[in-house]
Amino acid sequence: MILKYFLVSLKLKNPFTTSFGTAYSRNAIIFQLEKDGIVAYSEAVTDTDPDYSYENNDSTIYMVKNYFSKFLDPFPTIDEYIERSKKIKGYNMARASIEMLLWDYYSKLNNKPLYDFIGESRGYANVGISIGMDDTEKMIKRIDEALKLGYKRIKVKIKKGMEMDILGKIRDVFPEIPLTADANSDYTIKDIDLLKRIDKFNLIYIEQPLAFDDLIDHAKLRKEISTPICLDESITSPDKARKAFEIGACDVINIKPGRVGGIKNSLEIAKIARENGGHVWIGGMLETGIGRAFNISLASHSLIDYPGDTSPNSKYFERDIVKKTFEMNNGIIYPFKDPGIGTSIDHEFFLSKIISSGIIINNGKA
Ligand code: OSB
Ligand code: MG
Repeated sequence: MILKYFLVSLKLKNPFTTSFGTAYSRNAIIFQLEKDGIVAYSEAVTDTDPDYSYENNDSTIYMVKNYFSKFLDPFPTIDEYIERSKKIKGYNMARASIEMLLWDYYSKLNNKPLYDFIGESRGYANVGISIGMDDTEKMIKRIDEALKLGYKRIKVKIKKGMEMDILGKIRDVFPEIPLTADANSDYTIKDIDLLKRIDKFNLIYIEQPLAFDDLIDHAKLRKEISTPICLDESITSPDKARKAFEIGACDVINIKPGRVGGIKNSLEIAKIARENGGHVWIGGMLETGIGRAFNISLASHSLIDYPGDTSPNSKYFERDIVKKTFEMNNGIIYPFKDPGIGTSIDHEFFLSKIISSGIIINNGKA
């Protein structure tokens, strides 16, 4: 078994601005496992800075090298890995990198595409788009293009003080489109009067208005506004999802397998949401074609009832590191039908994008 990581840097087609900053590139860690003639991949959702959560690329490499990779010996089933890794608290993005590697490995071992190995697939993913902040005129132009491409819902990033201008101008031009807004935790409960003013824009939901780890204030806010609340950052486990519904902190959850520790927890969260009358969709972290393939397979699960942030590769990059890229038609993407994630690294281009790499495990036999 050989486990390697590669840190690659890809320039984004368009800078992506959220309330916590602007990303010009995606610096992604790709993990590669070779075992018994199978080559499996995964991608960590962390980037250089710990600004979305406390994890970043350095902590992911550290935690995988020193902790999560140790749970691969003796070689585990997916459930055994999850059980062993419970010993480590937090670091879900590092944890998920190995869990997802195992999903790709075992679906390839069983000669099944990942969506089929996961099961209960509707066969395709419903796709929405996440649009970063910019001049409102530029945002409106990008929304117009996205609608023409067939995206099923438009999400725009907002921040405190910009929300009325951004959402007001968008609604002037597009009064009826399925619209949501993501604040990436830029507000506090003291901003309740400001947040009430958002109700008039008729959003499907507002995503993560309050602190990244909060449930209680979201529950208070939810009682005061008519816009449904979607949680992203705050939901880091099935248990958090259960608590969120129990205290009425949200109506919707943006599931990112990286944030919640992997695919198994993602499915568990989708089930909890369904049992509580909530809704779920699969989010994104500007992944390359590797992470995206996981997200699209998962987004095709029948419990995932809202369109997600799973744009085709071309939204993010001029050229992606994978051989096969996704195409969207009428807001729908079909997962690949080859075993596992169904796509692999485009080696020559991939090599040209590597910043650093390392061997984590090498026990002699691939
Ligand atoms: O909050 O959903 C978010 C990107 C980076 C970090 C956080 C978020 C996002 C996105 C982009 O909204 C989703 C995507 O298109 O991958
Ligand atoms: Mg979000």
